[in-house]
Amino acid sequence: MKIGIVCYPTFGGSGVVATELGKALAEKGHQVHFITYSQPVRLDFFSDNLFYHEVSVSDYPLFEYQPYELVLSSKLVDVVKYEKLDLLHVHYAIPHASAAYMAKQILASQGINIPFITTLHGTDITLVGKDPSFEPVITFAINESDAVTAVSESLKEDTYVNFPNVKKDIQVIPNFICLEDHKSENNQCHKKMYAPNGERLLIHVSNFRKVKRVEDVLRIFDVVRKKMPAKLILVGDGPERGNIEKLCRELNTCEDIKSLGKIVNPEQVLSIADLFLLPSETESFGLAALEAMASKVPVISTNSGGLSEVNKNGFSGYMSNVGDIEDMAKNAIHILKDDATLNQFKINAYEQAKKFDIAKILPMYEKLYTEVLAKNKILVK
Ligand code: GMT
Repeated sequence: MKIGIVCYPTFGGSGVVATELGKALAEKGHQVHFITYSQPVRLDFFSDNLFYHEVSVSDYPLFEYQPYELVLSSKLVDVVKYEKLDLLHVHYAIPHASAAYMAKQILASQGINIPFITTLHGTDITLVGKDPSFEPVITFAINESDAVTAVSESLKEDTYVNFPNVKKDIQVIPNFICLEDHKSENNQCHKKMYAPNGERLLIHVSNFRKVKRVEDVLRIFDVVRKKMPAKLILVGDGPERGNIEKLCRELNTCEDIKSLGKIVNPEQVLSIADLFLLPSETESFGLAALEAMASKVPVISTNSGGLSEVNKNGFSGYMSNVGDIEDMAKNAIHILKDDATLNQFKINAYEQAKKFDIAKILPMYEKLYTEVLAKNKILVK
């Protein structure tokens, strides 16, 4: 199949999922074309059948806001037509689904039928999407998609609740992990750099947006370090970084915290960690938690959104109500209190991650593509 993938090229989970999906499809022999405004950060792998088409937005002084959606639609028309794509798969509804709809209509006027699949990722529905000014366009684009998927049951439900006029059947295809990529061994030399005296190593990875509640990470860590020697690694960057630096000074924890900034492939640093903290306000799925579990790191998370479909309470980690720092700290201390308990949770975390192995999830997307093409009577050569 010749598949066009539209996504955000940044560090966010939706871009990571879209890129890893494209890479895996290319490895299986499909021809994959990424169409976005810069090279996706995880697109670090090249093959004959992987292509990247840049959408460049002109900087005309009249435009206070650049019309990205229009140039994306035009680019889609061009790539579909000249690369003879069979289908488009757009990740994140805003503005990718409506841009794909526009491209589909333009191509239809030229006698070309291009089906498009929309994958909903989370904040397009739960945060940004709830803004009433987006509602009519998102509802329309979802209803007009040839197929729609959501990354968790919870996100599927949220979509029907937040967008009551969505009538489309939404299929859940969970996010996935390539276990092969998480084979880095727990390197004791690396671990010593961050925990020189055998301290427990806690980690948080996110884009430091308000929804991640990174302040809770620091408060949980503060309770844990009063009970046992511990260090915290922060990976990622974003709008909350300044507040976090301020809070670590207030709590007097800065010397036990290392901020590593943005890391393209966090597997190496995850492999030396003992516990992952994800106290988010909401997560449609929590890909960062799954990546941690694939690296044998148990997870302390909230129970909001789709997290309970990923983290298994009392097995791969624990879940608490949003903001219940005391409970999250208590659970963290329980997991970290002795090596035997920690090792059991590490084994369990990996077992849980296996449920989301790419080998199980990729065929679900391929089946969906085949069904959509068959419905559109498109024969793939
Ligand atoms: O988590 C973010 O803020 C980034 C966001 C994105 O769209 O890139 O992540 C969302 O999609 C990920 C991949 O499907 C999910 O694992 C995240 O849970 C989801 N984030 C939220 O729902 C807050």
